[in-house]
Amino acid sequence: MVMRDIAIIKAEFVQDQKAVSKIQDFQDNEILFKYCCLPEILKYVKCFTGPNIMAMHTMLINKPPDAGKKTSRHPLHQDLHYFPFRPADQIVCAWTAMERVDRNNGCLIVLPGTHKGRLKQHDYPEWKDGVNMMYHGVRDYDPNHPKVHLVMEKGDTVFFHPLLIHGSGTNRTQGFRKAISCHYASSDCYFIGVKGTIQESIEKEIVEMGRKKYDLDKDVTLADIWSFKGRLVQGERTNM
Ligand SMILES: O=C(O)CCC(=O)C(=O)O
Repeated sequence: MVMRDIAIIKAEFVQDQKAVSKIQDFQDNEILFKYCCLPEILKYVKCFTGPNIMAMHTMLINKPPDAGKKTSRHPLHQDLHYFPFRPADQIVCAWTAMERVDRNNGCLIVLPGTHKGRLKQHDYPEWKDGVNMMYHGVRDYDPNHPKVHLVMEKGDTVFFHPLLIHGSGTNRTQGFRKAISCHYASSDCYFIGVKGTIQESIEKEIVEMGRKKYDLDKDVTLADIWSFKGRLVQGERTNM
């Protein structure tokens, strides 16, 4: 799935490659998927997931130079907001810098310790120049909570919990800030229904997008979509 930056689409009038901010769901791309299978990554992932490892969510992130509207920012959020599977402690994200990332090109920003809290309500932030599709922000977090900017060199990888509140800053350079990431989960995890929970609105949004783009049936659930996307990378597909 190719995602584009909202401000660049508006400025350019044509959907050209300058607007491409992300390629998501590359689990069927032989070359990109090699990242998810790297032994040097899985060595750490299995400390969280155990031996049965699924790649659930894959992203090649290409944060474009900001068009002056600050839309290249990624609002603070918890990744679990998007996931209808549990337990959270058996899910982990690996995020690898493909070049040096720092405050100039919009490095990751994390709120240490927040992974010990609960999943919070998320909404689209009220940014005056708009916000990219699916970039929900966490509501009601402590704005005085210490923040850490993760300055990373090319190839550095950070592993983080799906409840950790994180986001990324504006890309104030002329280059595209590139990173690759995979969210892994133990295949022993289980799917949950999200109707009537704080995740209901994201289910509606994702299912609606799936209906428009891929003509999915209206009864498809968020769990169906994630079950379809998940790929085993090591061990056995026991449950998910
Ligand atoms: O790479 C970034 O800028 C942030 C990515 C991120 O947090 C996400 O896609 O969930």
